[in-house]
Amino acid sequence: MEALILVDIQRDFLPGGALAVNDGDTVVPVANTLQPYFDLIVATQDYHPADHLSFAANHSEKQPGDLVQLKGLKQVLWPVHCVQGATGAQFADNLSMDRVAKIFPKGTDPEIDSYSGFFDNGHLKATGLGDYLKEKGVDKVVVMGLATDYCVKFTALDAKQLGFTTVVIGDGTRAVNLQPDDFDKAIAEMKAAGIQILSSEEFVAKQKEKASRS
Ligand code: VGL
Ligand code: ZN
Repeated sequence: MEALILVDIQRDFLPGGALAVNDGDTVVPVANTLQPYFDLIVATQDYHPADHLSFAANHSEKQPGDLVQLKGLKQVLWPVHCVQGATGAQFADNLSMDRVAKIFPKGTDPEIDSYSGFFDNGHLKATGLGDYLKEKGVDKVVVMGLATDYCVKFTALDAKQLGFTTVVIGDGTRAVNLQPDDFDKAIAEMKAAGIQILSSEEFVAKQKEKASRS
């Protein structure tokens, strides 16, 4: 059984949002196009309390992009984003949500960030996504959303490490690109971990080919 994981397709990561990803809105139609090919769809939601320590504003004399240590881990500081209950934390307006079976909030502990949809950055606590997928009999996951170089990458790496066959839809993601080559680096890192990168077009063609053979 295959599941689609939609990573953090939220207003604050779209153009005009607090942590806008360039062309972040282009992943929304890709997400909507892929949904009919799945029996199980889940979404992760970056969902921080206002006092979250990944926000530069919660440290004195720090700017977004600066580095600090949180629980012994290197942490990039971000603008205030995806605050619980705020509009920026909402899913993209045009994203189809009616077939999303379950939403997994993450980054809810003020003291540690959570890029992956499965675990916080210290792998201290699970969100429940891994157990949920295993209970549903999922053996393969297709991952897409925002952002390639953070939450998509770490979600895909954890999925692979948990034993799921893992595919990332290249054009279904966009990167923050604090450095201009961060997208390419993230793709290379995922490939090196045994994750397959497919375009949405290639994915759809494969599904159609499968359907015609069965
Ligand atoms: C993300 C930075 C901070 C992401 C979330 O969804 O990739 N990036 N919080
Ligand atoms: Zn965040």
